[in-house]
Amino acid sequence: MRAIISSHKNFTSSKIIHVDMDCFYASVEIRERPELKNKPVAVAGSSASRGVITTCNYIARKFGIRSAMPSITAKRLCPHIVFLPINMEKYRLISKEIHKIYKCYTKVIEPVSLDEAYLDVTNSEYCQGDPEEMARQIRMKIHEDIGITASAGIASNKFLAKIASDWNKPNGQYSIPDNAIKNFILKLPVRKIYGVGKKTEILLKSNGINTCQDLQKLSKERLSGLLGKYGRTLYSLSRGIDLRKVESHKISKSLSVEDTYMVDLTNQEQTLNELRLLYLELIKRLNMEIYKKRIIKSCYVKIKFNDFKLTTIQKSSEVINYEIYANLLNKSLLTNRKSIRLLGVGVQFNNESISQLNLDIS
Ligand code: TTP
Ligand code: MG
Repeated sequence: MRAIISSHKNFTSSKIIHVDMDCFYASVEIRERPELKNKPVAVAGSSASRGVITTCNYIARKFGIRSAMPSITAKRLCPHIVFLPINMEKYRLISKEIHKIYKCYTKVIEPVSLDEAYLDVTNSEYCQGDPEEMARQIRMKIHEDIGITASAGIASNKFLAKIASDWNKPNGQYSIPDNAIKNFILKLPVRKIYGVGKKTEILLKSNGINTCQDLQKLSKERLSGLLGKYGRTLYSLSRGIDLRKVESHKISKSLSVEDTYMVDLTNQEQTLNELRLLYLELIKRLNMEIYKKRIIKSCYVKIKFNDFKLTTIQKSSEVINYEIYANLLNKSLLTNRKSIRLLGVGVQFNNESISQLNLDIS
């Protein structure tokens, strides 16, 4: 019986579904304001210094509006856009509800963010073991019970499932059965591969590598020579091979909160005020059930200056308090006199031991 189930529709090894909500924060907000359904909507910070868009609906995307764009630019592109404030608490609750739906199909769920998760349904007997039908049902239930739409990708590994969930967005799904991988992967642009950011893309392109087909022509050694350890990963990914498991108990190594400012931070007092706000948000998140028993290894401040130079400064510490972050920030400001575009605060966890956090909310 199980052999028949696991070979459903050419998914001969594993069956992974990647589910990703469509314009998540915006969908949640529009759900509560049906009059906005056919209007361009963006979710952004409320005060002038925090006017960066987190996401926008697909109507707004037609005007060229995107995540991380300053609200002022969005307004220029689409003067009648409706801005709505962020409500993280609400998104967290909805994410929990969505996970209840996933749990009806499998116990092996790896959350990636509030709106994204991998489901390993290899051993699930629902829908006669058909992962495409499971994905359809999951999306239908999310729509009926939660009132927002989701897209899904189905494949035998995480890499392909994630690419597939983006293929028919919004409100769609796409499947890459094992016998379709070979053809699918050839035309895939390198930028679609996880880990290939702007810099790697430029490096690859300058070597005449634009697609996975181009990558396949290079030996493991040549790719390692170009990109170090990641070159070996690319060797496998360009052939559609990804051995990462769906990890339902994945332990995060760090937690951070950051903000990009519409108006650069130029003076120390203003920067320290923003740092405090970020610190308080970090404390709030560290108090969530999943982090309560983690031990902190170090604290760090992340800064992107107005010339886009990125720097991270950290200090080993099992205790977290505002002074540590303020000192780290001041240290960096001594050597850099540029104005600040992005500020972030975070902690790294000690993954060997898990006990009570030492928090100071002064
Ligand atoms: P995404 O899944 O990347 O985007 P999305 O769900 O809004 O849109 P899509 O239909 O393309 O999946 O991110 C999920 C949420 O995370 C998004 O609704 C808002 C938040 N987010 C930010 O706050 N800042 C960002 O830069 C991005 C990309 C997302
Ligand atoms: Mg999404």
